[in-house]
Amino acid sequence: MKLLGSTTSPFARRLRLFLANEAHEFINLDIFTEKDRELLTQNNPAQKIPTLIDGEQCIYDSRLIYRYLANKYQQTPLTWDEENLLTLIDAANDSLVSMLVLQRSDIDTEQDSLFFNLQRERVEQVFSALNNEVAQGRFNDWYYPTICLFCLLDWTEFRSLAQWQHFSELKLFHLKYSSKAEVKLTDPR
Ligand SMILES: N[C@@H](CCC(=O)N[C@@H](CS)C(=O)NCC(=O)O)C(=O)O
Repeated sequence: MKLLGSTTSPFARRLRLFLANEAHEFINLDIFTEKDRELLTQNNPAQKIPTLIDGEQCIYDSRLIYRYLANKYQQTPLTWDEENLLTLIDAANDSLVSMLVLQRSDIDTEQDSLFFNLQRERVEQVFSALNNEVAQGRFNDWYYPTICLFCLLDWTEFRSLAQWQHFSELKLFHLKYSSKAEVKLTDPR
């Protein structure tokens, strides 16, 4: 089983953490170089990481990859409420990935205009909602939604894309899981 990703991608890191104790090969791509882009395109025409290759089966998108793996390892499927947590995490992560790509395209992402205001508002609302979910104990165990939240927060801080540190529950959550061995091993810094 091969996982195409990069050491900096928060979406790929989720699966690297989920697969921490399972046999797999992680292929670290620089998706903006010609050679790695070609390999990525051959395996996923949407040209996004992560992509999983399991024998003849290719799976695109972290959410689907998780479902595929959970099924393969006979884990209990997520509940609808847990799926909603993933949707919140993905919404903020997608907005922040867009902001990063725009910054790298020399666009001022601090500007007061509809697109940027919508992303900032979404990210703040999601962090606030997730802060409440942490307070209610929804992330007390190290399972896939917890892994995804950790990867979002850690990557947002690593890329200095938004502030979440004023949310005290998120701050405690991040601190609690920062010292895990596999978390340290996959730290993009
Ligand atoms: N919905 C996708 C999002 C994955 C994603 O946005 N990956 C980024 C890297 S963090 C990517 O491949 N970006 C390439 C691009 O947008 O061209 C998932 O959950 O896997």
